[in-house]
Amino acid sequence: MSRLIVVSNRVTQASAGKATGGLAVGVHDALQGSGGMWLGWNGEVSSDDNPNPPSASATHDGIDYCTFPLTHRDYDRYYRGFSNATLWPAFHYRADISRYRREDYEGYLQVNRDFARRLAPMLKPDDVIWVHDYHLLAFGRYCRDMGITNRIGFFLHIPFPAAEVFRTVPPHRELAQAMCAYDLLGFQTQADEHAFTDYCVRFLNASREDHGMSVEGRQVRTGAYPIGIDPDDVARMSRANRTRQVVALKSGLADRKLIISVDRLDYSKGIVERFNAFERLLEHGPGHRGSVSFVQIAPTSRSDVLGYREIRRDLERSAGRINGKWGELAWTPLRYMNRSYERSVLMPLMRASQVGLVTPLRDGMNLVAKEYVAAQPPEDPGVLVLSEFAGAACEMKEGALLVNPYDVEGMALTLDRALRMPLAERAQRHEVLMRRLRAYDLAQWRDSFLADLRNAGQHGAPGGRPALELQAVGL
Ligand code: GDG
Repeated sequence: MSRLIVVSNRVTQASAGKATGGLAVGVHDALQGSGGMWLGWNGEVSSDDNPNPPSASATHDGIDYCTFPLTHRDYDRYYRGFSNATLWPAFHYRADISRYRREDYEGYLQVNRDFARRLAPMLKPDDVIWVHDYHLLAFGRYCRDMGITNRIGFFLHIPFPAAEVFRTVPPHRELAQAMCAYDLLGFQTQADEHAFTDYCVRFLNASREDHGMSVEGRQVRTGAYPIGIDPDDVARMSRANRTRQVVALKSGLADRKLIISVDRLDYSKGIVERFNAFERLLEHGPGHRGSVSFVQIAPTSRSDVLGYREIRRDLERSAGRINGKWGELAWTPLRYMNRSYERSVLMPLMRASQVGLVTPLRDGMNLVAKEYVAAQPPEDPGVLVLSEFAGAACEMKEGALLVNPYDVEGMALTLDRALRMPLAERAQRHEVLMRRLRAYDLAQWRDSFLADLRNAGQHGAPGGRPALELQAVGL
């Protein structure tokens, strides 16, 4: 079998047995099976004095890791700037806080080209390349410009926005053209896939074909590949390790019910709106006062990026206000934990909770929704309350209670319903959800993407115009 090369912004070294979530475990087996390589940033930031810090290679568990630091300048423009202050908010429908700076975009393109430059000399002719996420939209284009003809697939972990929102990113056309250098473009949902192809039809003159599009004389395959989890692994972890923290929490709760939310601290996750909904539940449902507690776990992320300090401050205020108003000496309504926990603590916590409250304003998929369901005891499962704007809602609408996260009143009513739901209905919903989680698990996501990539028809031929307009910014 041909070798698999994974390229992503960050490289996480994980072994299948270790307690690491998501992508790392998802691609680990495939990399190991093909004697593969993973290329990307090592998480360190180096001085600008050396603009080309060397890559370091290491082999663990049969996987070659090729990693390198980013210079301060690259970190600022590529990572903090265009990736996280322009693309992330715009792709999550927050055009209002998306900030565009030309020098950030230039830095973004330069780092994308640098990733391709580092990979090129290590490639073998039949290697298959799998690129991840919004940091690397233009990477494939640079590979083609360097004469790389291998199959290259790209998976977008976050939403692809509607054309009218994507157009608010000033270099939208160049970015979409660059994306079309990939042989396969994978999205979380069909809605994301359609948003991208709609844009290409309208603005790049693409024509639709059976499994994708034809753009500028080139076939580009597109598809929806909803990322999954390993439900058995989550279930095992949720049952084991009754850690000190979980035991303490449960004894503090006495007979109270528990609502749990787990998110990276991010404005896209709808945490403030969710706090408001919990407060509304207490206001309008006196029966819940003193008998239900809400635990929000939200480890800080991207604290040096625009918009993230503000959300942290808003949450602290909001949690303080709610506890100040409704708390009693023997009952803290809302516990807001602005820190991370081991997965071996998180999964049993999810299992101990009667409601999983997952209400992002926009989310590519949302793995927490899936983990919450897999962590439930089948004989007495909790209820998933899920935002209709999470990619996961497409797959989970039958078993979960869907809410609109902009409707605070509606969320409070749904919380009330979830807390009162009889066992028979909970068990039936849980069964439906588990069937889906098993059929579309992490291995299925990875294998279906890679099978389609290996079969993607035409590959390698660089598109019509060389280097597109990326050269317009002087790179
Ligand atoms: C992006 C997309 C898409 C959370 N807190 C802790 C912790 N977590 C784990 C969760 C879950 C993961 O982090 C978060 O995944 P999500 O999917 O919920 O969200 P993003 O980080 O925004 O991920 C998203 C995903 O990519 C995959 O394609 O679903 O839409 O935005 O696994 O459990 N893990 C630990 N401690 C914590 O405190 N150990």
